Amino acid sequence: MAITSSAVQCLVCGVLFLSVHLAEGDLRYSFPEEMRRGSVVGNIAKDLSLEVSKLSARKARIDTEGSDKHYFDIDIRNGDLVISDRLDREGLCGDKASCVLKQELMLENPLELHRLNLHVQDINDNAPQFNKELILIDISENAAKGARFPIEEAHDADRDDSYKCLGCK
Ligand SMILES: [Ca+2]
Ligand SMILES: [Ca+2]
Repeated sequence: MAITSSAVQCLVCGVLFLSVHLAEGDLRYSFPEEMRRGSVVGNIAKDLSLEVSKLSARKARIDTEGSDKHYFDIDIRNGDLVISDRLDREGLCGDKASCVLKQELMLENPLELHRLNLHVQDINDNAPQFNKELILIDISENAAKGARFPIEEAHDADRDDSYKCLGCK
């Protein structure tokens, strides 16, 4: 089947129209892990210049890319992005240096999609632990005063080096 130049133009226009309405701008927020449910991360309406009064009619909502887990909500009364579930950086990102969650703000009438990149910062919420609960050290009664006795290193799950315990690796 032959494709006319006008059909190609329509297709290009359609793709451009969709790209404008499906990704009008990305937002980035950075906040510490383990914040309480209901904590405010930022104000999406203000940052995207959206009319708060239309958020309800436009069915504003936060979707998670590729996951059913729901960590964030939008408060349609004021446009705040709020935390709706526990965000444990260690559970979400483990040893990764950067922990970014990708979410989407969806609006209808007309359809609009904005990507949200949410950077979860590490906090010092894990105590160092040794592999064994009990460590036995044989010390001679003739040990010199001030002698040192090395023990195995301890580990903690926090990623930020400034939170690591001394001697931990
Ligand atoms: Ca944590
Ligand atoms: Ca942590």
